[in-house]
Amino acid sequence: MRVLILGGDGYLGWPTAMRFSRLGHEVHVVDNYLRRRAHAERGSDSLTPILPDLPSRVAAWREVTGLEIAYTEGDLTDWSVVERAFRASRPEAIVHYGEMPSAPYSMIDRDHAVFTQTNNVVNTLNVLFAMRDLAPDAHLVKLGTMGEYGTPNIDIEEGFIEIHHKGRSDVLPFPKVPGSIYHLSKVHDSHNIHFACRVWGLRATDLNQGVVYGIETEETALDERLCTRFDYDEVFGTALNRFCLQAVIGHPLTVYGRGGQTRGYLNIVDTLRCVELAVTHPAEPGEYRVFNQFTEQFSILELAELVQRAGKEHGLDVEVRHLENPRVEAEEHYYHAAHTKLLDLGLEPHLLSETLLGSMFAAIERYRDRAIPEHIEPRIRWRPGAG
Ligand code: NAD
Ligand code: USQ
Repeated sequence: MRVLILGGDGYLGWPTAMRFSRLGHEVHVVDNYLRRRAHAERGSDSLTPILPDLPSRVAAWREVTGLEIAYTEGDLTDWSVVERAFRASRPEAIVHYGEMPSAPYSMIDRDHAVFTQTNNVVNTLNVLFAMRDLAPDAHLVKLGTMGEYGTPNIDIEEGFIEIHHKGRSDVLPFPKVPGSIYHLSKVHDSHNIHFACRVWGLRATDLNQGVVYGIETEETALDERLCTRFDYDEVFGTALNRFCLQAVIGHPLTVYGRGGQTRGYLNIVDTLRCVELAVTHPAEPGEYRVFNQFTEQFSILELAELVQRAGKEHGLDVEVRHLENPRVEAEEHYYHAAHTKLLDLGLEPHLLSETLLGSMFAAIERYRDRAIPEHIEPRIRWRPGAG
């Protein structure tokens, strides 16, 4: 299949590109290095020493496997870039990771908030118009987020809920109460994609993904030059990746508030498999599907205690510290989210275990000298005037 991967230089995009290439698909990636520039802006960097750009990554991939990955370096908010990438790749499937993914980044100030929503909403609109006009039979697999739903006091369904109201009933999009300007951008995307399916007959799968952890996939393990980025800073590092790095370098684990915040989590290896399952089982024309993409749910405190226990096994003395929560979020809440649709398609989850954490510690250990501890403590505040 011809697969266009947007955001193909990112944490998830690059391993996905290699995976699809290795599975025999014709892969074309697009990226404008926004993520790399955002790190440069703040003085942070990936723990893993990723190659400097797509040309060098693609050349390393060719050298290691003999396989080709085509690429376009450019900004998806620029229509001419999107049009060029669609004409060059003639996609049958589009995997869209290409957005600003950080909630804290979107809460820094007005500029970062406006940038996040503009970047994410405009590039997805460009993709939808490119599909309408250049690839109407293609299937969009779009990375959304579990954070679109927020933490309602009822069970979260997979995208839609049957509502009975004043004697009538309908199946409608599940209510969305997101917790950051970034998460809101994903809600706006979801509405736009749903609209394009209803009105233009496009086919799309919105993958409402939980928090991803992990450092290695089958392909990144083939050669050090193929590694993907791994971030632990307050802006781009996600909870479990941060905790693992903190455990290795002897920094207390940064639990925000009481630590009762519960989220869905999954291994990066399962992200790749879920995306593959979505691509190989496409939505019907006019269909907008939503899959909740995570394998297990944990509270932040449970994660911290798991890392502490695994650390002990690994000879690490791990302290858990509760910090004043920089975010505005419920620290104790009900959380029960459906996630059966990907399992029904054949997903076999790689669940979190102390052994897995041990292998993450070992991988992090290799690059521990590259860690910049000053970027760990949270400074960005959700409340106005608190920064
Ligand atoms: P990432 O920042 O590493 O990857 C996104 C890539 O898109 C980056 O390489 C960036 O340079 C590129 N990009 C952004 N805007 C672009 C633009 N205008 N033009 C071209 N390229 C652009 O982030 P990630 O962690 O790999 O996440 C990928 C996607 O998955 C994001 O959409 C994110 O919201 C979503 N997601 C991630 C997680 C997670 O835990 N990592 C969880 C749920 C959802
Ligand atoms: N948290 C801590 N300590 C930390 C980091 C985070 O207690 O050091 C807490 C946060 O307060 C939050 C939870 O952990 O309650 C998750 O935070 P996170 O930074 O791991 O994840 P989040 O900001 O939600 O964003 C990440 C990705 C984003 C994706 C989202 C999926 O960056 O792209 O959309 O996970 S989800 O959380 O399901 O919305």
